[in-house]
Amino acid sequence: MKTKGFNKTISIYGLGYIGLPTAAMFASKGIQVIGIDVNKDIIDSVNNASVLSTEPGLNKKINELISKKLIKAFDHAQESEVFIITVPTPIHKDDKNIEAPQADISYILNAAGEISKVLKKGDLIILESTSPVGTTKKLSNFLEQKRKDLTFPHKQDSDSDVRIAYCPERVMPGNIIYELENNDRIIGGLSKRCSREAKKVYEIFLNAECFLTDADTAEMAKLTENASRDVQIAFANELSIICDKNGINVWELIKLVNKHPRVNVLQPGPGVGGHCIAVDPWFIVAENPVDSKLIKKARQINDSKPGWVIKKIKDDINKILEASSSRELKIGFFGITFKPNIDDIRESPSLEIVEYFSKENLHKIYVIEPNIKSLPDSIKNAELVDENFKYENCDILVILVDHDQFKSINFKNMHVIDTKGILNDNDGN
Ligand code: SAJ
Repeated sequence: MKTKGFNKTISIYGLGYIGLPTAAMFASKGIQVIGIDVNKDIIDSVNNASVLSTEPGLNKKINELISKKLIKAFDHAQESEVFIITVPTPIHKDDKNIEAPQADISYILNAAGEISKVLKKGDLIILESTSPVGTTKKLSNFLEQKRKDLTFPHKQDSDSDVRIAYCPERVMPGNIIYELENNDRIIGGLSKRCSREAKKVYEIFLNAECFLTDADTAEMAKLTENASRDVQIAFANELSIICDKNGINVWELIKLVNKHPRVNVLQPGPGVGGHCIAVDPWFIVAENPVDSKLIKKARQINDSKPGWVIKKIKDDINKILEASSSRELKIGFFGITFKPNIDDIRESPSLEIVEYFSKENLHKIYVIEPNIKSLPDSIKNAELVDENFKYENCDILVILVDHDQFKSINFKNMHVIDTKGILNDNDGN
């Protein structure tokens, strides 16, 4: 079953949490997909049809398509007509403490370097990685330097040999398969023709609309989506600190104010994690240091929330120690992932909090985390415990992630610090 009128091969650079499901989407429509990655384990898992992702619904779907030879993986470029880049764009780690960390687009340029080796007239390149404004033009410029025999569209050349467009991914981990098919897409071509051709590619599997614009606007749209969420979460986090000082239950407060037809306050927590919302707003700040005051402040508020939670736990520890002869307490931490019901600990504020107490090594630390099999190396003096653990024997319990499994626990008469408001929804409390 080949999709009508589309007889092209699609190469996907970067077989991570976006690349793999995207490959599955095209392959399920009969398109031949080539996956390229620098990680040998990923290439092997694809070629052996043994992909083990935690994304619901992905493993069965993708492993079946691989078995039908519709997806093959390589570590180097293969000739194709369409190239989609889905590699990470982290922030330069060393920049973490300077005014605004810069985006690291080296993975994009490495992928482009590979693509340049097999690029030919008529090919289309689509960049999906979250990128600072201007990156798609840089990519086109970079390729022009490598391939002087071809023309590129960054000079608004609608007749260029190669077409290039920016089309950000917008899917939510945990619901990727559904959202890939059903979320509207923004497509920003370097020329109108580039946009139109990229649109044809997404129409192969999309059950939603494509909105065409220019590349700069599409890049800024992706950054705006995540910065907007970051600012709203910062508002909720600031509110939670104000309420804590004033003895007001912030969860009840938010429920009440959200009854207003034009108010929708998000939920506070121990901070903002993950590789998107905790990172992408910096791409705006780095390029616009004077004008992005609110976006920067929101990042700082969310980044400082784990520190506030740590202080709160330490205050409670001191209160308990003052009233007891014991010097070592038992502390149980519920969750270390960056959000509920996943196993991803990247940039996790919960992990940062547990790391702090494990490094301090003054108390017995227990971690209740049903989504991981072993603790990361950064947590040394702690024990990962399962559902049989007698957490009621702990002196302090800290809820850091609202995993579904935690919502039915009866915490009655226990000393609980709840950073996610699950006690509020729990009848036992
Ligand atoms: N969080 C809160 N309070 C909330 C909502 C979230 O504290 O009310 C925290 C979460 O616990 C987590 C962090 O924010 O630590 C980010 O989680 P998230 O669920 O908001 O978002 P991500 O990072 O999983 O995915 C986001 C999504 N962007 C938006 O919703 C605007 C997704 O659509 C993007 O595709 C993804 O970033 C990405 O790849 O950029």
